[in-house]
Amino acid sequence: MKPLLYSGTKNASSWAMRAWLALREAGVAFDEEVVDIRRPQRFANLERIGAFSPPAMVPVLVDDQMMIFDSVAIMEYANDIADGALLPADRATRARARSLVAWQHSGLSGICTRISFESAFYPLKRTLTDAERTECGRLFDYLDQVLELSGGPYLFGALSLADLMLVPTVVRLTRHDLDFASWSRSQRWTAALLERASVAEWMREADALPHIWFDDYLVPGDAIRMVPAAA
Ligand SMILES: N[C@@H](CCC(=O)N[C@@H](CS)C(=O)NCC(=O)O)C(=O)O
Repeated sequence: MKPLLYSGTKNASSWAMRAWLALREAGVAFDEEVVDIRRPQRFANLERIGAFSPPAMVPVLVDDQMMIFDSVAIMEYANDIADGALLPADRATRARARSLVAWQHSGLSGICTRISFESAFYPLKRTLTDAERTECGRLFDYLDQVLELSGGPYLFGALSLADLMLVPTVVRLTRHDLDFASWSRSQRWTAALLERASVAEWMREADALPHIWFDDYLVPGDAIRMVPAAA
């Protein structure tokens, strides 16, 4: 029997996207059950997940009676199935890749707090605030250095869990009006990621869904200029 991934609504569930991408890129054939995490049905649906997975969140992978919860655990499992192909072979480089995975998992300095994944799919976008641009600088100054060292096209040369972990952040930022002028390596990297068949497949499905609006996307006092969504 194929593993079953309990995934989430595709224009909302950035954590499920990461696990889904890792399984796809590891070449794992899996079935998918999309759990509707939109309000109000999310509460009942996640309670159902909680009946067999203690965090009561998605993603969860069930493989051969074994249940694995949390996106990073599923990504590491996918990497194991692929005999380690999704992490650098060199121990020090692997540790650096895992640092980026951990940085994203522990919040990535708040970049994502008010730029929800859902907002990446809105037809109109607000501009990023100065504070958000400063945070982007912290990320992309570092990623440009990483890419310079590896020579690209991905962060550590070949595609790794570090790249996949950052895909939802890349989606959020490229779909707002982030100016990549100072980060040419990162700009090429984001383009390479977004062109991957796995990412394009998820995004195609996500783009076809009804928008999930959040009232706090626009906050009084922000310097707001609506910019058209990317085509
Ligand atoms: N650390 C978890 C976070 C998962 C997570 O927050 N999933 C969201 C959907 S993208 C969810 O199920 N949230 C349910 C809740 O917050 O109650 C992971 O990486 O899998």
